[in-house]
Formats: sequence, C-alpha cells, structure tokens
Amino acid sequence: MRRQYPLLRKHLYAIGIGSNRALSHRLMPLGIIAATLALLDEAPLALLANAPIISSRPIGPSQRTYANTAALVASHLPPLAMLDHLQSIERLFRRRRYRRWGARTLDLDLLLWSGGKVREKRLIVPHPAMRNRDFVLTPLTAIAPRWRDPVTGRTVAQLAARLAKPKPVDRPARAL
Ligand code: A4P
Ligand code: MG
Repeated sequence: MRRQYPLLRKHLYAIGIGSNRALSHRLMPLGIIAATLALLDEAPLALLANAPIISSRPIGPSQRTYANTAALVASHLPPLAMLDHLQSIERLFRRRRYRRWGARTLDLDLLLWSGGKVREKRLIVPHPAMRNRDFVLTPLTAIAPRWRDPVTGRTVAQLAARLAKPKPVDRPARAL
C-alpha cells in the first residue's frame, strides 16, 4: 500500500536561526530556539534536520552573545509564503524590528531554497550575507555540507572552508 503523505513537500529550505535576547527570565535564547524548532516541525512545515546550537560573538552593534543554529525544513509553501510564515513565528516571540542588527529574541533567515535563487523586494535567496558568516556556515555544514550555493557554485562545506582559511595580505610582508 502506498504511504499517504499529509502534504505535498515540494520545497526544501535551509533556515538560519539566531537569538541573543531572552523573552523572559524563563525563556532564554536556548529555550527560544528549542521552541522554534518545534514550530518548524508543525504543518505546513516539516523539520528534516537541525544542527547543534553554537554560541557566537555578535556581528554588528549588539553586545550580547548569540545562540545560532540552522535547520532543514520541507514545505509546500513557496518562498514568499515561507518568509511570511517565518516572520509570523518571529512575531510569536515578540521580535521587534526597531533597529537593524539590534538584539533580538529570534531572527529567522531563509538561507537556501531547493528552487535556487529568489530576487524580490523583500526576499533575497541565497541570503546575501551567508557566505561571510561563520555563525551561519558552521551549523549549516553540519546538516547540508553538499548543498550548492547557486550564486557561487560552491558547496556549503567549501564556503565554510574558504571562510576559515586565513586571508592573504594585500602585499607580501617586507622582509626585515
Ligand atoms: N529579507 C530579504 N532576504 C531575506 C532572507 N533571505 N531571509 C528581508 C530573511 N529575510 C530576508 O530582516 C529585514 C528584512 O530582510 C525582512 O523584513 C525581509 O523582508 P530582519 O530580520 O527584519 O532584520 P535584521 O535581521 O535586523 O536584518 P538583516 O539584514 O536580515 O540582518 P541579518 O543578516 O539577519 O543579521 N551576529 C551573530 N553572532 N549571530 C547572528 O545571528 N545576526 C545578525 C542579523 C547580526 N549579527 C549577528 C547575527
Ligand atoms: Mg534577519
């Protein structure tokens, strides 16, 4: 007998998850991420994999350490509807967009999509900053090392290795 699937899982997404602000003294960033992962496994989404949570130094004005992870999620939702859905999850954690890169209870970024690229006013996929961010690539490498970035043609593992490599200086250091 054929197995009945509850929904047509057409799209696969890699999602970046970050939190560096508690919602209350009982719900700290690690708890927020655990609750988010549970929501990423509720219809119309299905959670396929999640990476270990890392603690990362903040990039940008916020001083607080982040908890970051990444997840692979399947859904019949196309990209813009998926963004709406992710933003509705952010709202559940009372995320306020008052300052770019400010401290946030929850930030969900759509990193990669199985359909390739999206260039809309309110959604760019792959996420333009993902290639330069260790806190994105380290978790993503744990769950999707072979996923290929459609812009550079490099796999996630290759992007992570490039980032880890020391950058050459502009000019060779002068011999003393
Ligand atoms: N948007 C466009 N493309 C996307 C996408 N691929 N995924 C639009 C999600 N959103 C996308 O985002 C602003 C708008 O971007 C959205 O309304 C959506 O229409 P936002 O989440 O409201 O604002 P933001 O997060 O403050 O800005 P931004 O530019 O998205 O920042 P990032 O790139 O999310 O970076 N340091 C550490 N250690 N760990 C972190 O997780 N995160 C940030 C925020 C900064 N520093 C960090 C971390
Ligand atoms: Mg964001």
